[in-house]
Amino acid sequence: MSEAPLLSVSRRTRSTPFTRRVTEAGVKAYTVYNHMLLPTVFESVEADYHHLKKHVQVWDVSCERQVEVSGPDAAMLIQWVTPRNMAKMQDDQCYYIPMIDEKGGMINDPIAIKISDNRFWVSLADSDMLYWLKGLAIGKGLNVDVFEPDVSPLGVQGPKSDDLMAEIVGDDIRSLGFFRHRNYEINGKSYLIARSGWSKQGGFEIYVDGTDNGEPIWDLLFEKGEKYDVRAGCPNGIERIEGGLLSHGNDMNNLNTPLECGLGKYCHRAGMEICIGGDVLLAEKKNGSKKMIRGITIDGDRVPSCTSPWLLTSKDGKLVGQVTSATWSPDYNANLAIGMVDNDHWDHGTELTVRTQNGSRGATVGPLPFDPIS
Ligand code: THG
Repeated sequence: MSEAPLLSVSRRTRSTPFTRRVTEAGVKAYTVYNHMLLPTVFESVEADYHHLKKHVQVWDVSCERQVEVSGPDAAMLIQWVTPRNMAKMQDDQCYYIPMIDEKGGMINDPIAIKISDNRFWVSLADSDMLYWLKGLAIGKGLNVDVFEPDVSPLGVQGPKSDDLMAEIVGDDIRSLGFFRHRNYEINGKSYLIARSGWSKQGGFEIYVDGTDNGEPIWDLLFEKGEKYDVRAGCPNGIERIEGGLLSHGNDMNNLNTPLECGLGKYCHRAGMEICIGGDVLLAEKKNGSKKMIRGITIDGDRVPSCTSPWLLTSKDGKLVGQVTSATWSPDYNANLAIGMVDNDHWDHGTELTVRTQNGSRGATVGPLPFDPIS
């Protein structure tokens, strides 16, 4: 096999407040996300996975860029772009929100962070929502300011993340609820910290305000984390598939509705009646979805990585869907995949054939998230 190509780094592939530390920690590969560097491998994807599930890692997820929406019409703008009902959101809450266009297609799946009635951060997945939100605000003449603040999320993920964070900000953080946020002091400055993150191992995200504050916070986490075997890590390709966390641009895009993505629990009537594209979702709810995201298990030994979609066919040779992410899972001792399957073949237990770049294999449709390891 030929060696993987290198990534040419420049000003366009934006560095982060932590890039120097990430380099020193031995990052082996990057991807680009929101035009910014996102580490993908430190030791190896599999070694990183085992460590993440046992200890605690510090993740440079600065690329989850914030769009700040502030001003008297902030809440109106946010509700306009998501089918999730934002009416009852509290000042200390984070909401996972599908963002859809006028055709009901997923254009992003960020976390919205409510700071006050007039101020939100939208913590983005990989697409240029700053311009969408700015354009809508200008076009509708809303009284809001929409901009990218100098705020970079730093993840602390893994089963020992409560212990490490308590060393830094005190035991109060242990009582912080899932998808809730509070402000805590680090190095004499106050930061918003939420219990959230793109893993199922538990953890926090520190919204590091001010590029210059990045390295001192990174260093403090490693100093206090020594006894917890802290390491630099990153969103892990195996762990996130096991956990059923969707990746926008991989598992779904603007050709998929949130209902097809299994995000129906974040689509509420009150939101769909107001938001852009909500009429499309209301019609889909009435008429039924044509396809749906599923967990798919693939027969045989370790699958290669799925760099472009693998077609799914039925036993009689009909094209019925595609797999968009796949991995060998050491803990499940199986190949796990995420894909979209047409409604006539989406029942759990349906047996299909999947065409990988290295040949065809048997595949079975199942739930997402996957059933827990038995
Ligand atoms: N943290 C922050 N910003 C982000 C991400 C993050 N922006 C991009 C990307 N991740 C957005 N995508 C997701 C996908 C899933 C979740 C969070 C962000 C997630 N989901 C929970 C789950 O599926 O179990 C449930 C969320 C809920 O019920 O509200 O955590 O990671 N800052």
